[in-house]
Amino acid sequence: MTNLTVSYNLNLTISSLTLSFGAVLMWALMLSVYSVDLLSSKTGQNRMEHHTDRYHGNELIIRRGQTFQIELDLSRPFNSNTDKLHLDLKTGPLPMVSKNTHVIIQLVEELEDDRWEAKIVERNGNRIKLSVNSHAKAVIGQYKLTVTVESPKGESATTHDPRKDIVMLFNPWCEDDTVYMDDEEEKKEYVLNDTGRLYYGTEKQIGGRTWNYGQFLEGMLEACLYVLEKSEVPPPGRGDPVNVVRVISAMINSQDDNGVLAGNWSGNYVGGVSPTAWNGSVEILKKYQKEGGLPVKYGQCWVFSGVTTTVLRCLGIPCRSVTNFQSAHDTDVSLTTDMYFDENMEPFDELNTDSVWNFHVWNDCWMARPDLPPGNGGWQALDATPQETSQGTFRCGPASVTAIRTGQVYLKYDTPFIFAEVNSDKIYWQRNLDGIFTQIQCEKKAVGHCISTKAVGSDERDDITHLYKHTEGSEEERIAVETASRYGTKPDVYSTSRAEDVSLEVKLEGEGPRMGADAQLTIVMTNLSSQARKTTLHIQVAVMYYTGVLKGTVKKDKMPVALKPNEVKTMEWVLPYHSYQDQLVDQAALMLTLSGRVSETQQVLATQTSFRLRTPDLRIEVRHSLALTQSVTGIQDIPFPSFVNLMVNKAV
Ligand SMILES: *[C@@H]1O[C@H](CO)[C@@H](O)[C@H](O)[C@H]1NC(C)=O
Ligand SMILES: *[C@@H]1O[C@H](CO)[C@@H](O)[C@H](O)[C@H]1NC(C)=O
Ligand SMILES: *[C@@H]1O[C@H](CO)[C@@H](O)[C@H](O)[C@H]1NC(C)=O
Ligand SMILES: CC(=O)N[C@H]1CO[C@H](CO)[C@@H](O)[C@@H]1O
Repeated sequence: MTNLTVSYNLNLTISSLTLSFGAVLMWALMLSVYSVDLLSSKTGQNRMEHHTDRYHGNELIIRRGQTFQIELDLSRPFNSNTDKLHLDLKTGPLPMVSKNTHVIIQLVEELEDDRWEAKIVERNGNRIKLSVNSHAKAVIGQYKLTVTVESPKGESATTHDPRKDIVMLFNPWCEDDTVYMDDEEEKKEYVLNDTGRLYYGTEKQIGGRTWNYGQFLEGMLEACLYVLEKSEVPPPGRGDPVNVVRVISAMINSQDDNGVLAGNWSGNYVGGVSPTAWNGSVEILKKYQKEGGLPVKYGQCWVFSGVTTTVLRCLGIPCRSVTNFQSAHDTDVSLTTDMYFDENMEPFDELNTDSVWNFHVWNDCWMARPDLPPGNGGWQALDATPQETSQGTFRCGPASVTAIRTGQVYLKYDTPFIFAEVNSDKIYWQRNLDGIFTQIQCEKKAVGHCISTKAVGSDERDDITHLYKHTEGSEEERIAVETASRYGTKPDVYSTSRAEDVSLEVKLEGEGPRMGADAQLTIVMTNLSSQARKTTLHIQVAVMYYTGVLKGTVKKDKMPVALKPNEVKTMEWVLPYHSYQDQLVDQAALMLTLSGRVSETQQVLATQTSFRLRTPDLRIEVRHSLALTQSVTGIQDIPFPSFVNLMVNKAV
């Protein structure tokens, strides 16, 4: 495809003296591209605006969903009335328009968001400057650019310089990108900071060490793209961050796929580097690429995590390394950490496969989860240390941290495993004389302490345990544990509930709450019994981006409720305007979470409702109830989460 034009140009420039007068005339009318300037210098407008100025080298490194500029040097001035121009961008070995790996960019008068389009923004003799817009869901990676021009005679000319690759990255600065993160300081930390702290040790003696992520150093972008290319994910899948991080979690360990790091916990590290000797990701990733994809020896959890942070920050996905102390390893998806003893209280070694590690390091990465119910966007746990296989491969996550906190372990990916790491109960079982095990003790606070990460903008340790679990021992935390265990392999562990006779529902009055006013919600509780029932409802309201990412909690409340026999109780609950007005973001919705436990029966009540605030110029459409209610072995249906969405669509 390249040679086609090059031959034109060479003929014309080198041997133009020998051309006939007629040929010269033809040439004057014809339009061709002499050169393409990607304006890719480190300190130029493109790389400054795209926050890619710190990457080494002088390639055009840009982020998707944002415009960039290029300049074309043509054989004569461009005539918008009669000449045509388009760009082709191709990525991967088999670029296809239908797979978004070949994009054709047409010239338009005005650029629109969320489209691949180009516009002429400057003309200067034979030079034109284009402003090019990319799609916020574009496939990331390396693209080759081709420019095609066409004049009235129909001649078409293309130039292509293979040295001029364009690298497209995820864009946390772009609201339409699912990795969008609004806080500037957080983006500086989780995307742009190239050093950090990793925590280790025990919860009583937490140690920290500096880790060199080095994502901007020479050769690192190439090394990180190499990891992506070695993975099984074909280029069309490289537009979806959920997919990309899942694949990266598999690629960082060497199991199955000759990934980056070989794990070794033996204490004998002959023939490799001891996991404690590494101080950063740079040497590891470069060595992996240099040796053509041979796993680097050796890693343990903090090394797997550090390298994962490097790769994701480099590709533009906000990411941090996270350490959990007293980290459980649940081998049988029971969502409990089980310790077995025989009749004499001697440990049953062959059954005791679950373990509690002093510490374990994994990652949080930030993105919306359009594949999950609203409210589950934001931090997603991802674990690259090879522990258990997921769908046949050693990988783990991304699991919504919100889903982990609330025990919604049925939401993908691998949420049960990470839930167990931070919040499983340690259950002690003893074998009776008849061979059957009975539960003799349940330690509820043994697992998941001091979950730590480097603070934003300082070298302090930030304790983020509250993101992963409600306060230890609180009713909300117990509800999460019991909700989760119903989806595990031992659902009867907590079958404490004696009856399931109270139901809980949220109703929105009329067309729903209006922007700028107090939001009034109606909570309806119904008994189904002929006895009195008492409970305390925990009420929490959070602001949520339209992407399903929770921005923050705006109100927490508790409401005692007493139900008379056979009563249907309708309660009004008001969210005052002042409590949420400062928190509202563009197209925001609110997420209401209710939970509680009935005192008499121990029945768990839980429901979530998300709603938008009406504004006058919007049309409202009521979409109903995505019921995720599931029934598990002999226990009641869990009404959690059931959603009533009030979706507001812009009238077109
Ligand atoms: C760990 O490294 C030692 C020394 O090279 C080697 O003998 C052992 O097999 C390794 N273990 C694993 C699990 O690779
Ligand atoms: C990390 O280790 C390398 C050698 O392995 C060394 O050159 C470098 O100075 C170390 N960096 C830090 C920050 O300790
Ligand atoms: C990274 O974070 C540390 C601690 O907050 C800070 O000192 C350093 O300047 C940051 N580096 C960059 C490049 O932002
Ligand atoms: C008002 C009322 O009686 N509500 C319910 C209470 O429980 C009974 C028995 O289950 C139901 O039939 C009622 O509808």
